[in-house]
Formats: sequence, structure tokens, C-alpha cells
Amino acid sequence: MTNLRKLHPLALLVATAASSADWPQFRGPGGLGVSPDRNLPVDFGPQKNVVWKTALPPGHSSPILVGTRIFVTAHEGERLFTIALDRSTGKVLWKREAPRPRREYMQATNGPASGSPASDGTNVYVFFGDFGILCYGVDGEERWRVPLGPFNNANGHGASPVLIDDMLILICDQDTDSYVIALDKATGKVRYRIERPEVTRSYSIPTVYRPKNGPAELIIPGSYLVISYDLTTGAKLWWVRGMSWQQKSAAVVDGDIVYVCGWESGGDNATPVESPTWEEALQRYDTDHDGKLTPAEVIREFRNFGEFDLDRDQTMNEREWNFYRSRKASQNVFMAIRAGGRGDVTAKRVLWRYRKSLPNVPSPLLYQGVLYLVRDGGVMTSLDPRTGEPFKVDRLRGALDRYWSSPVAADGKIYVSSESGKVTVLRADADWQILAQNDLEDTVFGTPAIGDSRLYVRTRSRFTVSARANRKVFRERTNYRRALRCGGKGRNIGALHNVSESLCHPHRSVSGIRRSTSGFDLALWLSYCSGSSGLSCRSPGPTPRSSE
Ligand SMILES: [Ca+2]
Ligand SMILES: [Ca+2]
Repeated sequence: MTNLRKLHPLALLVATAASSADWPQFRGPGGLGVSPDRNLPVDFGPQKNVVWKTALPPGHSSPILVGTRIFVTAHEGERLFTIALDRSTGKVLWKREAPRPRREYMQATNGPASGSPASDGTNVYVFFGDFGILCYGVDGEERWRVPLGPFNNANGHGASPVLIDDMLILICDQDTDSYVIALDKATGKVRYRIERPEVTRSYSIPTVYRPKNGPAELIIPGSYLVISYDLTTGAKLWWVRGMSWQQKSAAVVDGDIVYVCGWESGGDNATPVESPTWEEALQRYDTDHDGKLTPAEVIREFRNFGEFDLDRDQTMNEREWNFYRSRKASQNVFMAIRAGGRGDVTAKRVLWRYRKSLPNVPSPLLYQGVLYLVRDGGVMTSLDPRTGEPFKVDRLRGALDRYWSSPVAADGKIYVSSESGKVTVLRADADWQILAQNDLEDTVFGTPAIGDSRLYVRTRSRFTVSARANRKVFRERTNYRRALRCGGKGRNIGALHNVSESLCHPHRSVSGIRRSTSGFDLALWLSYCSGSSGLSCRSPGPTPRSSE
């Protein structure tokens, strides 16, 4: 590869020229989850309408498609990788290891390769919470690197970088010292760094808003706030209060309207929960009068001290107390905002709010004039973007599952992928209907990519697809569940899907997952196409090909 590049320095750039058929970042063009592609598949499965399959190391990052290539991040044992695949064959073209100078603490459902790559067809950009940002040419040669962190994020840092104009932008929201960083995409030099003391940990991506008049804006949802910044300078322009804590989903921008959704456990309360002010809390609980609150002092107020001790110093200060108050008062909400104005525009520019059946992680989807949301439990909602009124709310029967992957749309269809690998295909409509439900028989965390009349799905499994392996996983999960039966705190133990959210012995839960991933993890790439697309699909599907 090196010799080839020396002989033809531009050849690779041409070969990977980006086009409208690309899916160049998390959730595709503009982060909106929509492709202009046509002739997409409805019925598919591990042996049905498979174009190719490639075994890869696991990772929660989503695939991106640029030019002739696919890029993804992954982890193999303790090692971190960026991997390029050939888009038409699934063959692994190159694999580059990233440095890993540390091991950040993370929630059991996260992983060290959660950030999705971004690419402009010339370079590919990746972020690992245990290192920072790396830029490679599409041929795999490293161009530059910018170490970042370590991050103070109790769930592990899982943000994805995005390319906007000539900048690479990454949200680094954490419990202390949150910031957004914009780098020159050619050199990695810092264009600006926006400090965000207003917010704590979040996992979203920026979405760009380009008003008819005035500078382009970065729309960034965060904990309790949506904030708009001048894209060129990073100056803070306007904000809306009233989001929930720990923002995961991305904003959707359509014309001058911003749709943003936030959900957090405890936020479905009908009215905000009032808590004592900092002064009241000191009077009530600060028994040693040192101006700080310890876990023992506040135990009458709450027990989950670690969630609010943002700087992890075992005491609570005024900032931390105020975040606790905001958490208690916050309400889950999906809202539409008329972008623009300056300063706090909460009272003036929120067009509507909707609060029922909101997703935790998946981002909202706007497609052909209808908004869609998918919530854990398989609750699918279509809404009127003009009013926020629901058109239809119903369960995705057969996929009453947990959802990490965001819905994506093209060709009049919506694809909704559940954790256990049920991909429901909907006919896009206010009165959406299920066209098919496809079982990939493997875990899905990432958001599928669309291009070439194909759906590219990354699955992540702890087993090869076989009945024997299924039993193995069941035992693993059963043992894992038992391991969490500790200290008498069993409130989340009953449901397998809530195991990772248990606050009971989180260290054990993390080590449990790591042990299980080291032995028999396998991720499969499945690329599907419709039988009628005219592409080189083989039916019922070719023999799966392992590339390594
Ligand atoms: Ca005290
Ligand atoms: Ca503290």
C-alpha cells in the first residue's frame, strides 16, 4: 500500500470520492438518518438476501459509507482499532491500532469503541475515549492525532466526531469541564474550544443549522439545555432550558425548526420535583458546618450520592447540589424550537412539547413530513411536526425489546433495529404499518447505514450464530445476573435488560462483561439488498465469508 501511494498520490483520493450515495457519519448525511437511496430490502435475515458478511471485532460504533469504503471502530481484547472495508465485497482493506494509554470506567452496555467515524472521502476521523482523535487517509496512513481526556464520565465517553465544512467537531460533555472542540480537519489544529460549564455528561452529536441570514449555527443538546453556537467562532448564541439529564439523541434540524428529544429515568413525572436550595440544604444537612455535604450528611435526602458527586471527591458542593436539583426537577420532553434569537429563548421559541413514550438513546427521525420515535419496549410513535400531536402510537409486536440504534429511512421505508437484532421495516406514513420483521439473531447496538440499495447492519454478539452458542450466552447472562444480586438491591435485577442499569456493584458488572467479551466475541457485518434491485444479490444469500 505504501509503494502504491508513492507512485499515485491522488489515485486513492479519486477512488474514494464522496457522493450523495454516502453515509459519511453517525446517522448519515447531516446526522439526520435519511438517505435518498431507492430499492431497499424488506425481507432479509442471516441467510436471506445477504450480499456479504464479514466477521469483525466488536464495537458499538455505527458503520459509515464513503466512496468505495466502509469505516468502523472496534476493540479486540484490550486493543482499539479503526477498520476499513471494501464496500462492495466486505473485504477488510486495512486495520490500524489506536494507542490506549488508559482504561476509562464505563457502563456495562458501553464499550471502548462506541464513537462512529466520520469521513469526507479524503480522510477518516475516529475518536476513542481512551485516547482522543485520530485522522487517517482513506488508505490508512495516519495524518494527525490529537490526544484528549481523560474524561470524567461515569458511563464512558461515547460521542462521535462530525465533519462540518472544514472542521471536525466533537462534543466532550462530562461531569466536570465539559467542552466542544473544533479542529481544522486538514491539520488537527484547534480552531476553537467552547467551554460548557452549564452541562454535565452527554453523548450527542452537533447538528448544523444554516439560517437564511446570519452565521451558520451548531445545535448541541446537553443536560438540561439545548444550546446554539456560532459555527465559525464558537460564540454562544441562544439556548432553551427544560431538557432532561444525560442527552443521548441528536437534534434534527428542518428549515428553521429544531426537534430535540431527551429522556432519563425518573423524568416521566407529571410535575417537576422541588428540592431544597443549596442554602436550605446546608442548614438542614451540614452537621459539621464545613460548607460541604458528605454522603452520611445527605442520606436523608438521597442515597445515590455517586451520581451527583460530579468531581468524585466524596463531598457535594454548590454546583453539584444544583445539578441534583435540576435532575430532580427535569422532565423528559420532545420539543420543537424555532431556531434563532439570542440568549434564553425558552419562553419565546418553543413551539410544542410532547412527553409520552420517549426514547432513551435513539434519536428522533423526520421523514417525508412525519416525526418518528422508538422507545424501549418497542413503542413506536409517529407525530405531526407542526403540532407535536401523535398520529399513531403502537407497539412493534414481535420486537418488544430495548433500542440503542436510531431509526433510519429511505425508499418510503423506516428501519428500526432492536438490541436483540429484530429489524422492523415500516411503511413510512403517519399511519405507519409493519412491512416485515427480520430477525438477525444477533445483538445490534449501532445504527444501520443505507447506500447502494443496501442496508448495512453491524451486529455485535457474544456468540457465533448457533443454538449451542445461544445456550452459552444464556448461561453467561444468568451468571452475570446472579453476580449482581448483591447488597439486597434487587430493584433492577428481575429484568435481564435492566441488568446494566443496576447500580448494585457496577464494578462487578463491568468486569463481568469484559470477561465475557474476551472469549468468544464476534461481530458480523451483514449487507442486505432487495431481490428486485438489480444488484448482484444472491438469493437466498451467499455463503458467509470471513475476512480474517
Ligand atoms: Ca459537611
Ligand atoms: Ca464533589
